[in-house]
Amino acid sequence: MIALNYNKTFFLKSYAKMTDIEIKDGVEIAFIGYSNSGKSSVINALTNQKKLVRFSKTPGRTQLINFFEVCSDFRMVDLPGYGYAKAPIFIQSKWQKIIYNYLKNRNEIKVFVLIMDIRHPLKKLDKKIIDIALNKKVFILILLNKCDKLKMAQCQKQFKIVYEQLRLFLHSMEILLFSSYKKIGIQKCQLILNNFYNLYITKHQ
Ligand SMILES: Nc1nc2c(ncn2[C@@H]2O[C@H](COP(=O)(O)OP(=O)(O)O)[C@@H](O)[C@H]2O)c(=O)[nH]1
Ligand SMILES: [Mg+2]
Repeated sequence: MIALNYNKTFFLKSYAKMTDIEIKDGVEIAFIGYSNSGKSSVINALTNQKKLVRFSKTPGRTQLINFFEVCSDFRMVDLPGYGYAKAPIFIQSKWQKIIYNYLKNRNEIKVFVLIMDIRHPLKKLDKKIIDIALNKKVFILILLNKCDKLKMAQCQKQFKIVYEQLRLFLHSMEILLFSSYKKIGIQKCQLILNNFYNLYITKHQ
C-alpha cells in the first residue's frame, strides 16, 4: 500500500475547454462544489500548501479547469465553482455545461470530491453532481467543509441530515466533516484517495 506524498503537489496546467486537455491516463480526483464552498482552500489544506491554488475574496474567479499533479499517475483537478450568483446567467450556464461535460466524459476521474458548506448542504446543483456520479458509477467523497463555523452538536446534526438524505447511495460514497481552517478531516480524506491510487496501480502494473 503506497501512501501518496501530497506535500509534493504542484500546478500542472489549466484548460478552458475539455477538448484541449491532452493529459491522459492515471487517476484524476475532481474537486467540485458551489463557488465559495471552499474548493481551493480544501486542495491547499490537503496538500499542506498555502498558495497552491489561488483563492480570492471574489468567488467565481476560477474559470478554468486546473490540474495539479501529486505524482505522475495521480492528479487533483480544481473545477470552476458553480452557482456564482453575481455572474451573468449565460456565463453561469456556459460554465455549468463545461463542468458537466468534463465530469460525464472524462474517464480518468475516479473520485468526485464534492465540497459543501456544512451550513448549506445538498443544494440543487450538488444533487445534480451526485446524479452524474451515480450514473457514471464513480465514488463520491462528500466534504462538509467549514465545520469550524458550527458547534460539534450542530455539525453532527448536519451530518445526520446529509446521511439520511443519501441513505440509499452510501455504498458508493463517504461523508466527512471537514475544515480546511482547522485541518479537520484531512487525514481521512488522504487515506481514501490513497486507496483509489493503489487500486489503479494494482490494475496497471
Ligand atoms: N471558516 C472557514 N472558512 C473557510 C474554510 N474553507 C474556506 N473558507 C473560506 O471560504 C471562502 C471561499 O473559499 P475558497 O477556497 O476560495 O472557495 P472556492 O470558491 O470554492 O474555491 C474564503 O473566504 C475562505 O477563506 C473553512 O474550512 N472554514
Ligand atoms: Mg476556488
